[in-house]
Amino acid sequence: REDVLRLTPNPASKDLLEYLHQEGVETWLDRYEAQQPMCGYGLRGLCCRMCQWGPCRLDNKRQRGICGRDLSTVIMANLVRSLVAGLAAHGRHAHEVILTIMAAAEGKANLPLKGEERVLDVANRLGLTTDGRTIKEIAREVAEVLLEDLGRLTMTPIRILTAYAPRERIETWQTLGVLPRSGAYEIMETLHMTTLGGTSDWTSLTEQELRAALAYCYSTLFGSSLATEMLFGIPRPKVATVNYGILKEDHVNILIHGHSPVMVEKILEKIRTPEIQELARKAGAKGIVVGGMCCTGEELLARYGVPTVTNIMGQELALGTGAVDTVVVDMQCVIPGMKIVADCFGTQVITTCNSNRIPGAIHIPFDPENPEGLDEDALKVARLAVEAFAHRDRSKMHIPRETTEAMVGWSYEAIVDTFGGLKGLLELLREGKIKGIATVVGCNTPKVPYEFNHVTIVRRLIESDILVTTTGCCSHALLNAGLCSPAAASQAGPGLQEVCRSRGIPPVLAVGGCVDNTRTLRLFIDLAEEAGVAMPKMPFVFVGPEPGNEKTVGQGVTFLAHGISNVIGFPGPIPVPLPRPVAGAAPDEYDRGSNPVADFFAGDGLYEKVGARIYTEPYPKLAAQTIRMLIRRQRLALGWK
Ligand code: NFS
Repeated sequence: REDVLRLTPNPASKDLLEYLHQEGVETWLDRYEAQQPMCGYGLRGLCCRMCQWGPCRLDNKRQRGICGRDLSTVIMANLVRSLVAGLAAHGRHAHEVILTIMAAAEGKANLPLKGEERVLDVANRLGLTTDGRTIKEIAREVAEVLLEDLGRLTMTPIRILTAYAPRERIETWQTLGVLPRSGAYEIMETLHMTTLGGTSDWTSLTEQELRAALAYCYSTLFGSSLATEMLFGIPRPKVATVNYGILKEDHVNILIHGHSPVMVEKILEKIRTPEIQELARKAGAKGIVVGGMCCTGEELLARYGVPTVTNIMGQELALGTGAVDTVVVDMQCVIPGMKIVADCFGTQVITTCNSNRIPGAIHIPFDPENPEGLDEDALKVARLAVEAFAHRDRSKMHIPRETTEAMVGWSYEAIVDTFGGLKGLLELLREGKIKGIATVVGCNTPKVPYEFNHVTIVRRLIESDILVTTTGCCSHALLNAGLCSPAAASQAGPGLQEVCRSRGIPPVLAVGGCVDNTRTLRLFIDLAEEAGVAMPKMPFVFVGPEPGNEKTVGQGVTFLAHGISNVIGFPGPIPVPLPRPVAGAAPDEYDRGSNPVADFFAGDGLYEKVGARIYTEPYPKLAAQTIRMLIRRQRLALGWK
């Protein structure tokens, strides 16, 4: 607790954590403390629960489970299962957006296809006919391809993979035998391989890990990100205000939270109508504030500059302001603790996705296969949200003042245009004004002081002229810390500073929600191609300082498969031995030397296959040093100064 309160970079988070503690309102911090000490087997991925003979806990004395499964197989089975759980989550996200495109194309939903440019671009890449066809017809066919990529059961390569992945990588994956069929198939195959009496060869699970990660990348991440751009358009740079201080005492405050931006687009549209604005005034409010959390928040921030408040571990804090009238949630990363805080402050919770139900919440679901009532339902949500203003308990309000400026909306196109094309950005990399690009992403974890690692690492990276792209919960930390504002250029090293100042851009580019890691990946792919160099040779790094969700596993492995090394802050389910003991783990828990799986990921095994490995460094200053070292090494090998 002391560490969290001392090191958390956002004064608003610190303030609210202290306030809620004093008020006796329970948060993740209290529950994290109550969980100590944590089970060392679980922490290291050494607990096997894949049948009813166990659970078996493996260690140096008991190196096999009851069925005979060995330590490495257990570790790998846990790891690949968590990867496909994340794949399932992004898969459902993609599924919802793709089906919405179909509904829009068929005229069933009152949704325009705002991203005409993206529809045509994807169609051309897929080699579909566009001449003489309406945009709706083309969009419908693209959606069919995306849907097929999500659920194909036969060995036809994922079409989006063939369309977007670099040749050199496709050949590598083909040689390794890790080309996937589809998201759904690889989930099935992973569960199949790891059930009782399945594979006992852990190396075959490392192959499945890569295969599932490629399905994760090209069927679910690309599926969600491209489909959302087709529906709602490609974001462009814009200035926005973020942080807890955007909430206003005398306004209706509505928070939107989750991952799928479909229904919330409609809700936003309704909130902006004169009818709802008038309703707010009648209820005694001066206006309506909409604030975003997690990835749905990122989507609206990138497209419309709707302010964001916070990330997964800030959701309880945001409701703890007592100033939120309604929180509208769709899918994923909506923690049950959020509803506990909502109940303490009388905040109304509205759920909009049948996959994410919360007891006691009002449920107004969006179903893309029955989208007819979308307008009516969105209006209902908007009305309820505004009406809740009258019932707010004003004695309990505690809104931190902090607001932060940011420049957001960094889609792939926006980045490329800003640098005068890929050539322009590559030139800056070559001449060393920008030393490299690190994509710093991912969740929060209570295992490190909240947001401290994200912010500390990124500050050091920009100081060293490393351009940063960011998504998801990490980006909320960086946005609130002011690092996504053009003014943050003053904190960058001389090269990056000049680059940012001359273009009026920040040194940290918030590219969107987690599925939009594809935007950075596309940038990496295309820059490598422009340079005529294989991806593993480029000065790029993937950084996950505070991994938390099962969804983050696939992000890391996606970049590994593309030859981009990972620097992660905490081993999560990968039992990579840490260089030294970490707070929260007993000193001997991670320094027990090597095991074959850790050697594979952190040593030469994976490196020989894909040209990248995992570095684990929980101390942020040292993590930044590791990243600098990796980039320096790549540059030297390329002969770039
Ligand atoms: Ni990403 Fe978005 Fe956050 Fe982690 Fe959850 S919000 S998809 S999973 S917790 S970064």
